[in-house]
Amino acid sequence: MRIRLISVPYDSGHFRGRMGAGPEHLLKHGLKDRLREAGHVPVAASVHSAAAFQAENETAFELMGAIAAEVARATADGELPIVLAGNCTSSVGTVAGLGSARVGVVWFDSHGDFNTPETTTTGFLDGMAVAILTGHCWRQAAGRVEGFAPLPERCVLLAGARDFDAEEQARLENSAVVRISETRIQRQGADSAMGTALEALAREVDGVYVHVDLDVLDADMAPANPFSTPGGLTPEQLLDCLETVARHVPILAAGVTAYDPKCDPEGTATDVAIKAVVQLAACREAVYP
Ligand SMILES: [Mn+2]
Repeated sequence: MRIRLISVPYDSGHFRGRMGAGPEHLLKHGLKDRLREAGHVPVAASVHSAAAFQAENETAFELMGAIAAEVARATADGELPIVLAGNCTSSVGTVAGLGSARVGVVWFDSHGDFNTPETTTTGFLDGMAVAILTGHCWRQAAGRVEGFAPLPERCVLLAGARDFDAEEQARLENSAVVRISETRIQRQGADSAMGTALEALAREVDGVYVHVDLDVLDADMAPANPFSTPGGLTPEQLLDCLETVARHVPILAAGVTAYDPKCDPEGTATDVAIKAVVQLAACREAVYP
């Protein structure tokens, strides 16, 4: 099938800085060839800031608007949009581009990304991405992203998260966001760990956006970024999880984010990221040709 690879080469407003180098690195290291070998037609697109001055928050919201437009175009053209982005906040644009209504989210990340400006200890906007998606903060700015409406908490499934700020954890526990720990996935396997939650999600939504922050992986096996923590999913477990998601609910779009090539001198995370994109394309085609 046709896969629109939408590059967003920014991290915190910095063009090609840190994790902003990830999208082009994946494209340069064979992503398109691997998709072609698997029988797909990759179509490359990229999203840029048009502002004269870039600033973390302002640029992030500007990029969300541009991502939304690109995702909407891909969907209208019958392509599967896969967003390669430095930051997890790209997710808000992707969900907006899908139209937000009856869209669920399956979020793989070592972090909860459920902070608000009042609970974050660092101020990093990426740590608020799931909170923005569910309407907990930045409501005015997110509301200006064409097509965006906050998602119900119960339509967000957070998998593999193991690193939370104290107040963030309390907020998550008081929310209806569905959590599946990496230890549960490791003990039970992807299907029995995630199956019931995915069945429930499939009853609520028409399809999902699958978000893969590469730091969901065990940093000892595939170091993705400076925020990686040990003890996460193995590459095989992540690929199994993606296949499990696809068997339960249609994948409407995906994102692969937060990859800083400098943290990955041996290229193991590059390899997993490319396999993840190929897996997402294969799953989508197998279930919804
Ligand atoms: Mn994240």
